[in-house]
Amino acid sequence: MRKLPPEPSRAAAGTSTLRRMQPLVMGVLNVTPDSFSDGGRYLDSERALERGLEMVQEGADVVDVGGESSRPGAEPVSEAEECRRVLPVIEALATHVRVSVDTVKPAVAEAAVGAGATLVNDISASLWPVAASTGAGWVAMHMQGTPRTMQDDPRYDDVVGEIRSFVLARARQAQEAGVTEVWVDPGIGFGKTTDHNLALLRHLGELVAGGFPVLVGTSRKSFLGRLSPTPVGRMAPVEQRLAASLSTATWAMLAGASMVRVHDVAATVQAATLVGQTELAS
Ligand code: HH2
Repeated sequence: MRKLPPEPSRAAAGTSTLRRMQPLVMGVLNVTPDSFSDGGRYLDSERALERGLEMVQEGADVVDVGGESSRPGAEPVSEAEECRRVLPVIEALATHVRVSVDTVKPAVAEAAVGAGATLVNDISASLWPVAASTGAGWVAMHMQGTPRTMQDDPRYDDVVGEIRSFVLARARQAQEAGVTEVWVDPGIGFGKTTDHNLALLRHLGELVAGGFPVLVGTSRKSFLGRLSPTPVGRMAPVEQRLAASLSTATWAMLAGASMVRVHDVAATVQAATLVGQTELAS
């Protein structure tokens, strides 16, 4: 596998006031055949590493490596297959940038930390014991249901309040178990209608006020396709969702999100830099 000299990430280099105030950018790297946006593109470890290193060059603070798609209707993969997909990529990338592993399986999370990942990105919000025992950071994301069924008929009485209570309770539980770095994420698109997603973005400040750093992932998600139709009135395809992805990432950062999870790293780093500058000006 090709090796490049280590590049300091903005997070690692970040001691200036500007860098401390600037939201972080997490680049998405799916080593899967079926992810909704980049599925099949980086299934080969060599290509995945190339894309990971490209994201480092583009300024990603964290690269999030996943080996199982969580798109609506996705089929689960075995532990062994998920490890086979992600471990070589994590190992090769971890000397260049902070790596997170996007998994819901305790054994995969543990193996990924062994390979160099330092953050467990957990869409099931249940893996804090792994983070506690390995010393890794942990992201608690909210999801209603499972990827296979989550978009069937999602319902809430109070979407913002319920999700806030859920993730904050999990975050406190993790802290009590000894996890020192805990993130919360409202789980945009995971068992949510377009209106639910918009309400969560509109009221993101309420989650930020909970006191844990907030991660938000809107990048290229289908509600953005529905909300930004093409000139002929069709839902914008995945590759035409940059403007909507960037606007919602910027919205989230201005509302206090400390990190955004994105496919389009270079453009989002520019937006994050701009947000950092406006924070300094105020
Ligand atoms: N979204 C996806 C996957 N993991 N993790 C967090 N913390 N927050 C998110 O919003 C989030 C996530 C879905 O996006 P993607 O990885 O691009 O697609 P797929 O699940 O099809 O692999």
